[in-house]
Amino acid sequence: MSDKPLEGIKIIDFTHVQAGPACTQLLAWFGADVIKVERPGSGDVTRSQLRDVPGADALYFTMLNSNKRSLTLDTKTPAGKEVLTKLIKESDILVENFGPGALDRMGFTWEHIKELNPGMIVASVKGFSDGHHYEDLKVYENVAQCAGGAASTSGFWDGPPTVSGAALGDSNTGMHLAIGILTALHQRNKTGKGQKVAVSMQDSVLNLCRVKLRDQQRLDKVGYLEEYPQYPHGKFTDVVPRGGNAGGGGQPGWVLKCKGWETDPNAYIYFTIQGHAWAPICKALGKPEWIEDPAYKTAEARQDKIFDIFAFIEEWLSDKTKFEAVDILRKFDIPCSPVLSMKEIAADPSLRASGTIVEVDHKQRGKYLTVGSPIKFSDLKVEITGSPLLGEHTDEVLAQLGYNAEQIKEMHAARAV
Ligand code: CAO
Repeated sequence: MSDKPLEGIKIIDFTHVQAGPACTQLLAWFGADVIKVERPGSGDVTRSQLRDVPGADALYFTMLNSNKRSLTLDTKTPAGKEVLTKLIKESDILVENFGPGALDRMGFTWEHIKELNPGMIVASVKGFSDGHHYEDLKVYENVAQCAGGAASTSGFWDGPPTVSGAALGDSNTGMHLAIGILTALHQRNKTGKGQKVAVSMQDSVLNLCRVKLRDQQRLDKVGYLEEYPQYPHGKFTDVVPRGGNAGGGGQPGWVLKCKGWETDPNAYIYFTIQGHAWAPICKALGKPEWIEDPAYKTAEARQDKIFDIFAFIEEWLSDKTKFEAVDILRKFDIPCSPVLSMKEIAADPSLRASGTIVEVDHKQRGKYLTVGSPIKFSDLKVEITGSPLLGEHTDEVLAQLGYNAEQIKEMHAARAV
């Protein structure tokens, strides 16, 4: 008996770029047999995008396709269609993130797939949901961030809408899709029936921006948002403004300069003024007189001078590195963190020890770093293996489908695989 929860689940991974591959990679980590289906000759475009080692699969590909097998298949050829049909009959899940209508044009509509295998779960990522007035659009990460409300609410009020470095449109959508797939799988265990699971990138971004829709409705009602830097000195219009680095909830916070900020772009901490932690904050800052001072005692009283308070904290921080500052503030139970660069994260011993940053071996590249499972289990140790080379498992998968050596040779000759 295997200790991998998804062992025995076979997934046709018809995904590319980031949104779909992030989803199927997660399921592969947890034990599913994920067969990545790619076009012969070229494969997933990320294999060759942003290459750092000539001729080798790019990190963009390797970091999103670990623990999978790779089958090359031209699904527009008759032989390719036959192989895909066989695969559908014996798989549990098909995941795709093609442009709108591509799977239908290939001849594999939901109705047809359902006929071939009534237990099949077909999971799709699209830019916009079915029936949306933009449903025909092709979409990438930043397009989704703009459509989902993230861009209009990120950045500074005197600058343009700004996209996040976090993949809110891509990997986030993939994570939503994984939840949908596992839900459909659970349902299938009860009914024996598969179903179609669809997630749009716009919806997934919006799901993470729900506090901004909260703010829009508050703004409509009262005309201001007290936790935004625009309050009480600035002006509000009728749309949620960009709030810079303000805390999104009821706890004011800001990114503050530490020692060395003049030359180090990441010499900052995030500092949160948690309401009930006001007394420890004052003690940490050497300002005990603020604890009972009516001008500072309550969150309301502090609101109109919150940036003066942040300026005072920056002065306190001026002779401390971001790490020294956090080491002091943590003793006072103050929610805070150094602003960590990717270089610092890559070398972080705790992230290495927990398996969140892992070093993986790759046949062409040698060792590279990737992000391991952010989900930890008491009964599963997630092991990350290198991503497959293009078509590495083609013959193996075809043989498992019942093709003999001669037939496989013919398919290669016809460039169907
Ligand atoms: N064999 C034969 N044909 C194949 C194939 C295979 N193995 N794999 C893909 N194709 C074909 C598709 O059938 C499609 O053909 P037609 O358009 O002629 O019917 C064609 O390749 C192009 O597919 P595409 O539309 O998915 O690719 P694109 O590069 O033009 O667009 C993207 C890329 C990402 C914009 C688009 O796929 C998309 O909008 N996907 C949905 C949203 C999404 O996931 N975006 C996030 C990507 S991560 O940033």
